[in-house]
Amino acid sequence: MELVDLKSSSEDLAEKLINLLKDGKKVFIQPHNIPDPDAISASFGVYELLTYFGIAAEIIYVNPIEKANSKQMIEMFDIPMTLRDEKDLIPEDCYLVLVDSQPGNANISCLGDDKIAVIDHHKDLDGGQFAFSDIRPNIGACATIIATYYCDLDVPFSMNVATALVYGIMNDTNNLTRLNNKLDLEMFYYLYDLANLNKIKNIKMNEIGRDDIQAYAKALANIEIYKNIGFVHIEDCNDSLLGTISDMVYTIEGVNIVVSYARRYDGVKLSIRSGLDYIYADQLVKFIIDEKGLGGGHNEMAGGFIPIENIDFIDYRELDTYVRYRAIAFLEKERAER
Ligand SMILES: [Mn+2]
Repeated sequence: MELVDLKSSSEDLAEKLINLLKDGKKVFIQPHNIPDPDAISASFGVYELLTYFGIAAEIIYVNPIEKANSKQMIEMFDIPMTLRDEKDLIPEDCYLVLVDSQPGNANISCLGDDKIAVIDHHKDLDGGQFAFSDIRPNIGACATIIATYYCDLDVPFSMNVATALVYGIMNDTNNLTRLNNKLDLEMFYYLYDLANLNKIKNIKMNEIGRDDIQAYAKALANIEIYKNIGFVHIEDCNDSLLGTISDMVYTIEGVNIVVSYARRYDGVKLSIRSGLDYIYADQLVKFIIDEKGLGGGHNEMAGGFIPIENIDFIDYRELDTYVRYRAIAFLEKERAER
């Protein structure tokens, strides 16, 4: 794939964001639920950027952080983040900056209903008018977008923010292989010089939590591969781990489509990967879910959820059949339409 030379076009956007937030009251920064390293680093980057301009800010998030590397980032960089109940909306006179998500996406319980600024790299859901909007689906990591703000506004990066953003970019671009533009690379190389590589090495050495080992073992035992599609059904698996397991299956020889799913007490969680340029992961997950729930994401990776009340499957076997049937039907449909 040829990388598009996408020069930063955010110059006035960064300025616009600061000017908007400057005259408000407090600013809340919210990443998507169960924040991953990209969402955490981007939130942290926005937090320090606002602090630089003297704007009072607080990072809030919904649903506890699950993955060992995400937890370690928060500890290592001393990131002030507060877990908040999804019903506990922010006060009316405050701004909410959504990071690595947008209203209406399956991955967020938005904690505000007015005065919303959106900074995201998921597909544009056309969710209405926001006070500020910078949605760039062709960018590999939200961390990249935040890094451009610092460059455009001439704000120095602290070593912790630079390091966190480097790791965020690595994580969301699958170590710089899930890319379709040069901006991620440009920001990566720029930040690389400013980052503490020992810290990155340390986080990378702690990506799998000890509690996760059993889930990996089960996943490896349960993989079924049909030609180029890998299916994995795991029980007792948290959301982040499901994504990591998808990434692992994605590296198996000959597999270029991954459909992982976990049945939980409240429904079925899905995680998709696609390495085929005519199969979009977000479209595939939406097709599998088929109005029964919500799904979305990017061309190459996506996720979704079917709530328990919309599931009429009786046992695991039926769920397995349903997921395989929908996935294969979508692939055949897309292949026929090529
Ligand atoms: Mn992201």
